[in-house]
Amino acid sequence: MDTRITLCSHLDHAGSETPTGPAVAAVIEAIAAAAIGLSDLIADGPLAGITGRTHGVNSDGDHQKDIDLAADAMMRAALRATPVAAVLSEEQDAPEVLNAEASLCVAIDPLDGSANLENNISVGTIFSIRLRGNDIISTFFEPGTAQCAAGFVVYGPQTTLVLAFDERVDIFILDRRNREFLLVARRVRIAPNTPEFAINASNQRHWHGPVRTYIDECLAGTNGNGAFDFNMRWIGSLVAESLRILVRGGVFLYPADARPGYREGRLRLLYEAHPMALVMEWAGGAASTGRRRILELSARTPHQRVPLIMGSMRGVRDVAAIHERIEPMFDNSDAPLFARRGLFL
Ligand code: FBP
Repeated sequence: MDTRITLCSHLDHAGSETPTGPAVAAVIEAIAAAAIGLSDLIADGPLAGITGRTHGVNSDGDHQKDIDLAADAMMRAALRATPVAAVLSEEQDAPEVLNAEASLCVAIDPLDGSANLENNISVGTIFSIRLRGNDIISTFFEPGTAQCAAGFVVYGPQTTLVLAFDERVDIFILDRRNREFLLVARRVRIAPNTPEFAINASNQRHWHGPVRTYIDECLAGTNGNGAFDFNMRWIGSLVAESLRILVRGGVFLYPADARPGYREGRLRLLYEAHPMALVMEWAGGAASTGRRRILELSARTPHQRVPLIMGSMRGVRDVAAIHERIEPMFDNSDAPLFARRGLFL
C-alpha cells in the first residue's frame, strides 16, 4: 500500500470543514506548484541564465536581482488562476487586484534573502493568506490574526514546504522525481526551551537596552545568572532560521535598532513577520516585538517593518519579560545602565 501523503491529498482533508477551505487549498497548491518551478531555476542558477545582477530597486529600497523578478513573476502568475482578489508582493509598490470577486488576499515575499544565493545558502518564499473583507485593499491592514493560512518554502539541500493551515503546522519535502510535495512531519511542535539564539551580532552597538540585556545574559550563560549555556546561530536567511526553530527550537531576534531605517526593525510585517508568527504560534511557539504579540499588529503601510522575536515559548517570554522592565531607547549610550539586570532572576 502507498503510505505517501502528498500535499494535494493532505489538502483534500485539511480545512475541508470550513466553507473557505477549498479556496485556501487551491491557493496553497498554486504556490507549491510555482515553488517547484522556482526550485529548478534556483538550483540551475547561472546554468539557467540567472546572473545575480541587480535590475533596479523596489519601493522599499531593496535591490532587485533577476531571480527576485523571476520569482515574483512566477508567483503572481500562479495566483492569477486561483480565487485571489489581490496580491501584495515584496517586489511591487502596492497590492495588485487580480479578481475583485474572489474570496482571498495573499501577501507574499516571492524570494526572501536572495543575496544568499551567491553563496549557495538557503533562500525561500514566504506567504500569508487571509479572507478578503468588504474592501479588498483594507484586508491587508487587518491584524495578523486575520490570516487563515501561512507558510514558507526553503530552497536548500532539500526543497521544504512548511504549512500552517487548519490550526496546525506540517512539513513537506519535494520529491523531485515525481515533482510533488510529500508530508514528512505532521503537527510539528517547537521545543519550548532550547538554549539557542540567532541574531546579527554585528549590530550590537545599535541595539537598545532590553535586547543587549537578553544577549548579554545568553552569552554569560551559567557563568552569570543563567540556568543554561547558550549556543548561537546566524544564517542571515529568515526561512532557514525559521525551519531550524521548528526542528530544534531556540529564539530568533531581528530587533529594532538605532541605525537610520531600522527604528522599526528590518523585516516586513505583512509577508515576513505575520506569516512566521502564525507558523510559530500554531506550532506551540511565540512571536513578539518584545512588547506586543506580532499577530495583533496591523500594518500602516504595505511594506511596514517590525521588530521580530520568535521561536521557543521560553525564549520569547524571557525577552518580553526584560522589555517590561527596561524602557526602549535608541540612544544606546545609556544602555549599560540597564544591561546588568538579570534575565533569570
Ligand atoms: P530581504 O527581504 O531584503 O531579502 O532580506 C531579508 C533577510 O535576508 C532575512 O532573510 C534575514 O533574516 C535578514 O534579511 C538578514 O539581515 P542582515 O543583513 O542583517 O543579516
